[in-house]
Amino acid sequence: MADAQVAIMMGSKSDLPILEAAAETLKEFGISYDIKVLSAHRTPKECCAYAEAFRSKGGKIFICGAGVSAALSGVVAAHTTLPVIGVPIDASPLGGMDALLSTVQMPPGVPVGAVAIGKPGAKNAALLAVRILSLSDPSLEKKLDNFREEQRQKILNTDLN
Ligand code: RP5
Repeated sequence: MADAQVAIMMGSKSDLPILEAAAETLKEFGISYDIKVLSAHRTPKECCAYAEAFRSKGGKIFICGAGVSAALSGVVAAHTTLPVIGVPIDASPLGGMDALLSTVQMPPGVPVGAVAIGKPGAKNAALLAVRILSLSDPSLEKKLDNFREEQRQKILNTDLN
């Protein structure tokens, strides 16, 4: 999408069911996004070119989801100075621990903000992106306040009797 604020990238189409949670949340907050399959290992040139070009197109934040030896968020972070949020995905017999460590253990100087494995992480990645964007958009701050109140009411209205 032209003029997207957030880029959602994933290493394989098999990651889509997880990253959809990020896309849905961004949609709920009215944030424009571009969603792409580009792999750090399988399409390294295209992946880096996309990461390098996104800021000049008006992009602000990357959400990158990948499984196994998840290099995507780190490689993207190496090719941009925009914030990168990495979502580790459970795609191997290690249950996502491999992707979690690949995502979170970045060397100093190339930051990636790592969130939880799987759908909870994908949703939080989007919410974190909204929080970052809200720094320069007061209407998003209001939406985040409303969202928090909705969550509070949902818990308070839980009747187990
Ligand atoms: C990673 O390898 C992808 O992010 C995906 O999570 C995993 C498996 O990819 P496929 O074999 O399903 O394409 O690069």
